[in-house]
Amino acid sequence: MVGTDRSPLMQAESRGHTPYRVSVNQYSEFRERGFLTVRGLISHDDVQELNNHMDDVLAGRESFPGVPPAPEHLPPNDIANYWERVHMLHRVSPLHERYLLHPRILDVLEAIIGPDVLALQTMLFFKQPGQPGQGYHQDSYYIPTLPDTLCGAWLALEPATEENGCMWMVAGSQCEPIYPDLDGVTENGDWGLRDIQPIAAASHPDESLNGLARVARKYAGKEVQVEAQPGDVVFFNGHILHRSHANRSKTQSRHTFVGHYCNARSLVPWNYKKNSYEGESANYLHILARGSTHLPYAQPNFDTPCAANRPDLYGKRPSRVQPVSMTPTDKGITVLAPDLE
Ligand SMILES: O=C(O)CCC(=O)C(=O)O
Repeated sequence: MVGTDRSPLMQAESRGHTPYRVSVNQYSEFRERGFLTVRGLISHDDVQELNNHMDDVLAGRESFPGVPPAPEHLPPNDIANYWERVHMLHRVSPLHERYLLHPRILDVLEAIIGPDVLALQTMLFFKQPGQPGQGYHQDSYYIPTLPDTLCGAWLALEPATEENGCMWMVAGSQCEPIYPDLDGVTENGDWGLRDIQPIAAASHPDESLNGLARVARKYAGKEVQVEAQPGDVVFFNGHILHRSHANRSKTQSRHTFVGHYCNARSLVPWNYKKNSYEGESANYLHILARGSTHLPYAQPNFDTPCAANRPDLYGKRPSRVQPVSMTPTDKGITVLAPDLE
């Protein structure tokens, strides 16, 4: 079958955006290295919209719904440094919901972890000059999905460089299990493996304390500095070891918008902080972005079009997908033996 005549592309064109189609090389790069940078995925205008929003927050012209603003008595420089990052604003802000469900980000996710995509989390990083990074960690430790299909989408809103604290990815480490943490906070991680050694202090920027540094050393020479320009999106597997260093620039912030997603047919025993453990499935709290699912899901709060509210546009599956037998027989049991030929 020729790939280009599949109906999902025509569906995408009717969605009102220029669809992004992942190539075979990009697909295998994501599998092989554990991350994929898609350059210029998001338009300049969209990036500008998010940057204006962040500027307005930093200048005190706008505040996040439900989040107390920076205290007014602070000097301007302290207000600019007041915010490091804010999570889950898509639940209270139409703008954040729109970027969580950005069609071109979902186009990529549909290809690499889909076709059914559940949107779980948003994070807005200010990372002003001097603000800290985050040491080696694996996102699936924090956001378990069963089976594990977690994927982050990290959108650069400003140039991200070595100096201002870009992401670093340990290419190939997506093959590692999830290392349980000795902090005793959760039982997360692949405890079932015979010889797994729990680690201490994931996310700690000090390598001498962060137990995942030992795992990263297995991949010596494979850690990649992921510099990015505004509009680039880095997609990364939930198992990959990654980190970012502090912003050492004196003047250049590193604004980023990050979404986390999984295949909508995974169970998600996760919600953010309050009532964080919902039992086996908190899927009903997360938005069905693409495709369909047999599991519960949430509607978007602000009507952003997605599979949950527009199954006609975003929930369709390729109509010609069907199982194909490897042997030309209609019998349930197949015996392959030379003498029976
Ligand atoms: O942007 C950063 O500095 C860190 C982001 C990160 O590690 C993540 O989203 O998992």
